[in-house]
Amino acid sequence: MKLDPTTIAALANRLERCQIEARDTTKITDDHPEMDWDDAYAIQDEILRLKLARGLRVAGLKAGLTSFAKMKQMGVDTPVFGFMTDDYAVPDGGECRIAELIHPKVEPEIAFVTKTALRGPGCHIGAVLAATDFVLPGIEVIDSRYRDFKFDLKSVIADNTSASRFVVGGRARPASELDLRTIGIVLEKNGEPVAFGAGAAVLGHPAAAIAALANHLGRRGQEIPAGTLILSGGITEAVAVKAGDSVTLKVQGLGSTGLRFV
Ligand code: OOG
Ligand code: MG
Repeated sequence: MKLDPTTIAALANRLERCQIEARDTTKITDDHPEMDWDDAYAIQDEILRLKLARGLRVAGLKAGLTSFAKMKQMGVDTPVFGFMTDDYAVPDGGECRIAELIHPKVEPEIAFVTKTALRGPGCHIGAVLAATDFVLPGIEVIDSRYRDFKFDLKSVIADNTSASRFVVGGRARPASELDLRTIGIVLEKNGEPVAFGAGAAVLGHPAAAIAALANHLGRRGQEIPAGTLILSGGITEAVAVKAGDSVTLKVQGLGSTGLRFV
């Protein structure tokens, strides 16, 4: 760790205020180029602490930057991990208020729900599939607190990996019934297909993103508990949205989920 607890708390507070007030900020590595990975996750942990203190609950976990399309779009090369709180959940087919966000984008993802705990190190796709209760379509709404979505890995980790809203829905099915590598997805905006892909875009197999999360948590003495909803990461580039847009994700064999921006 390179940053002291006071600086970590101040940076967490700055990012949390930006989220609450829907305004952007410069990336924090501009002011603290010396910060390391532990500092970045410590700032994210402090944001979680602030949210829990406001009465929010953890609704799920996420992996991000798990596809080549996303890594290329954001100019980075390693997956990142974050959390979602219950105020991020949009009901299937529900509304998401643009005024509460800075510059939202949507991502098509495969969501996993665990039935048993997963603990790394050494977690792999087989262990993830054995621990998965079901998978279902999920759309993540990301909203980086950084100006123009410009960040480096440490800054985006500190910013809880741009997490802001999510919706899951469609048909929940056991992963054993599907080949998650070849499963096709279509993301539609206002009825027009805007992004397409297959599950293998995410680290070769979306379950690999869940294994990477378990291994990341394992290094920090934590695990993925049973009954956890996890977003495995955007399969395609993220797509910008504005008020009036309606977004639907169709996943082969899993039906669809969607939301409207108002
Ligand atoms: C970081 C979050 C990326 C994903 O699914 O790849 C992410 C960002 O691009 O702002 O959630
Ligand atoms: Mg995502």
